[in-house]
Amino acid sequence: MKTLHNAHHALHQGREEMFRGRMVPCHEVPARLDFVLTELQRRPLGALEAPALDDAELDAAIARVHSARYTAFLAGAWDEWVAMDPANALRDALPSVWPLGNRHAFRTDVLPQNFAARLGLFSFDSGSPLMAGTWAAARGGAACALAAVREVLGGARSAFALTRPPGHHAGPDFFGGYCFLNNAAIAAQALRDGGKQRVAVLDVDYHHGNGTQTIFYERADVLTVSIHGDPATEYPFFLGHADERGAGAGEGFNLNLPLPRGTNFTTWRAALGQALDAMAAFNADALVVPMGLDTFEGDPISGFTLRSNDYFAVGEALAGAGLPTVFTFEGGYAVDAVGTNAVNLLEGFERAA
Ligand code: SP5
Ligand code: ZN
Repeated sequence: MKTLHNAHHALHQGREEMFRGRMVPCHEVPARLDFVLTELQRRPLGALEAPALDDAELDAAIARVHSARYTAFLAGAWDEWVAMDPANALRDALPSVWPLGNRHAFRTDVLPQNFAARLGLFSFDSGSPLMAGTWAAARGGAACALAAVREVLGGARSAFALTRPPGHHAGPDFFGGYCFLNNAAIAAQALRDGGKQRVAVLDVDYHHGNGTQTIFYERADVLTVSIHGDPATEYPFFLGHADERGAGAGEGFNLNLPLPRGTNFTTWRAALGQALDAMAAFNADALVVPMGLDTFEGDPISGFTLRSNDYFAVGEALAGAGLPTVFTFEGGYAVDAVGTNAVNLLEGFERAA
């Protein structure tokens, strides 16, 4: 399996995130990706490549998933942040005011001139700092996702998009959960546009893939499945319940499998079985796996108890679906174990594929 590597990822390097009224060091750090690279060099799965960046093609693929006003916001965000106050050049941008758009109380149709207001309009948390290199890094990740799709459309059984920042919390016009562009959704849409008829997204990150769910919620051509910590107690809290089944034409094409904090691998594996059954019933012809490793027992911000060896079995089970598969790199904050866990999963897949 080829790995598409995002050479720009380290340009995104947040300092602190807001957590319960105080600033704490960022969990989503460049070293996460470096540990995966190091492990891939130790246990190679295939070629490691930086995607050839065709700006127009990449912009078109991003535009299939994200709104024009959102990507324009992201592209100019850093300059506008610094224009608000030259001293801002020394601090990351974080939102602190939100329009509660889905309650129809605040206006979200009028684009505010005030940049702090726009930061809030296009986000849902204050844990996802934006800085000078965020846009370049996020685009680099999306380029990896797109190049991984090209691999698979060209006949490869699988490809790994080593994306950073992660993507699965980012929606059509919002960032949050450390995510800015939804790499997995961009991959799923590119697979559709490349001729695949029914694409499944199976999200194994600890946190519900709210961005991906929202992007495809009213569509029957992309099945979204997520196994995650119960949003009653776990981030992102406001989406990810079992009764969210899709809407309109998409009714029945979203499956959430929330599990309580503390869930072990036996129970988690049974949920994966349910997810794979739903995928088989859907008759998918391609698979995207937003691969979070924050289900690991040592993860500092999550609550499942998977062990490093369990990831081999996860990969094997995913390979059992027999589908062309694109992996994107999502969460996983036990930094010194994330490389081992990621490569275990991918190696398990390769062995069984
Ligand atoms: C991609 C992904 O996994 N995003 C997860 C975003 C979770 N953000 C909220 C995390 C709360 C952090 N808790 C800090 C604990 C400090 N001791
Ligand atoms: Zn996560």
